[in-house]
Amino acid sequence: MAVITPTNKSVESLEGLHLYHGGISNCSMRVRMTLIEKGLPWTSHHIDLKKKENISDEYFGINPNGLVPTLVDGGVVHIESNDIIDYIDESYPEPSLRASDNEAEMMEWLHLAAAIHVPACKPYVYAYKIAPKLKKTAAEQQKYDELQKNEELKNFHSKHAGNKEFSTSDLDKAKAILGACFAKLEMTLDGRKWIMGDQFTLADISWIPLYFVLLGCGYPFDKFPNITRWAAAFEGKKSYQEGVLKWCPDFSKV
Ligand SMILES: N[C@@H](CCC(=O)N[C@@H](CS)C(=O)NCC(=O)O)C(=O)O
Repeated sequence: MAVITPTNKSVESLEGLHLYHGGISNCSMRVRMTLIEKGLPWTSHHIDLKKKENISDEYFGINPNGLVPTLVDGGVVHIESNDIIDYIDESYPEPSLRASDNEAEMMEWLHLAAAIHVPACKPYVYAYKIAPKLKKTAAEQQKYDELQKNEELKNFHSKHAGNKEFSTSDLDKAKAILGACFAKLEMTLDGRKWIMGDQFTLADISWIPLYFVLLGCGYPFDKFPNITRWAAAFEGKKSYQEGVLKWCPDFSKV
């Protein structure tokens, strides 16, 4: 559970569920989907990443990495999307999004999604789609350097700062990681409707946004028939329609 003490004390007096999130952010999509699956009311605080609304003293005081999403529940601040969806499912148990017979395997999928975010998803999405849209002005870069204390994120953002582009070796590494993960997902989905079998769980919620944004970046999912079938199954879900598409109708047009 990733609970933090905010330096922006204003959020500690918030009542109910408040989500700081980005429309185009795959990590935010996970949390929106989970809240919708649970039928929970929540207050939206939209952070426009293209307008660099995350790069502010106010927001870094809520999320020390300057990342979305952040969930504030009754004044308690939760960061890290995969931890947040696990927290929501534990705290608001109905309907359960937990694999009843194999929670350990379900949690492995959440941990895997978290682990590949910076080495694989972020470089792929930035290089093939979003880096030009998220380019910082000199003033924004200066503010970012001043606020950001996380070395991994500083290093990641330095790779596309100014006119720099991701190196071939960074991208090859990202592609190798994604290739291995989606081959595993393809195998897992063989003969299963959802990742954990008949039950729609947090594992699906963790991976649906990755599929959605990577598809929008041109990732070749057509070679994965089980993943394609799984995608057709979640397209009709209310949580996908309202948690993903309502905020980002088409990632290829971001
Ligand atoms: N591990 C974090 C990653 C969050 C993250 O990287 N969020 C992205 C959007 S998906 C973001 O805020 N990007 C802005 C930035 O990198 O400055 C989580 O799962 O919540």
